[in-house]
Amino acid sequence: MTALHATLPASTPVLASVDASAWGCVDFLSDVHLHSADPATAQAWLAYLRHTPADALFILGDLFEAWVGDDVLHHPLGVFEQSCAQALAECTASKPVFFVCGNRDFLIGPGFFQFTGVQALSEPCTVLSSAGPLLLSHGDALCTDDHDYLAFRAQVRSPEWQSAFLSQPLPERMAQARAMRTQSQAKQEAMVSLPDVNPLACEAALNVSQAQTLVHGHTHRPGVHDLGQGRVRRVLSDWQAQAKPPRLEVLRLQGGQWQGVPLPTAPVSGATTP
Ligand SMILES: [Mn+2]
Repeated sequence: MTALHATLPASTPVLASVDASAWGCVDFLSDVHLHSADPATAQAWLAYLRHTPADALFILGDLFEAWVGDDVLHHPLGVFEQSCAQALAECTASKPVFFVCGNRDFLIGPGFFQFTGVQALSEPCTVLSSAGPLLLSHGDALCTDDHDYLAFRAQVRSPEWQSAFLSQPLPERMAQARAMRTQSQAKQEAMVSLPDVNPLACEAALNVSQAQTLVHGHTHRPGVHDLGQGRVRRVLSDWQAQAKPPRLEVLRLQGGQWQGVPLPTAPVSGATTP
């Protein structure tokens, strides 16, 4: 069990396990990929935060398309991130919100958690639930067949890389994030199929945790996979309000029962949003 927030000081707790068994309704979501260039998805997510009946939320990474440092929350260039963080702060005033970082927002750090009241989870993390013990992961670390990506992941999660990156001016970091996004889009378009999780890596992770159910995102392949011996892998959907049909879905656990809950698209104009 490793806490991969290399930038978090000891004063920011990173939870390796959460007891969610007392909550009647718990939502799991990931890969919202919030980005100022996609206001429709952002509006759907803001409406979801306001209206979800869930008692607790578990956000399993890639909430943001990119996160270049917590100082974006106090910079004129960070208006979009600030509005998203404010909505999270309003949500955590009434219910706990937990977060496992993804491969795009792994630089989310103590400033974000302090601003929002969101609680940091380790990668992976175990959760006691009405459906038994769960193992939560973003999912990228389980894609062990993608050796190039795992090497990149190890590099960008190192304290040396992170402090060098964060020492650059914010506009420079934003420009680099845009360039990396363009590169990754080109790479994805060139690939016949995107990497998926490795079954043996999933099995090994479940063995260590002794959970029967693995919940992850990252692969954008929502579904339920029977792993045998009572084990199940549940994959969360990514969010894309302008896809046809829209992909806006949370996985809800209520009284031991799982349900994929599709969400409505929201009007893009902030003035008409309830
Ligand atoms: Mn991801």
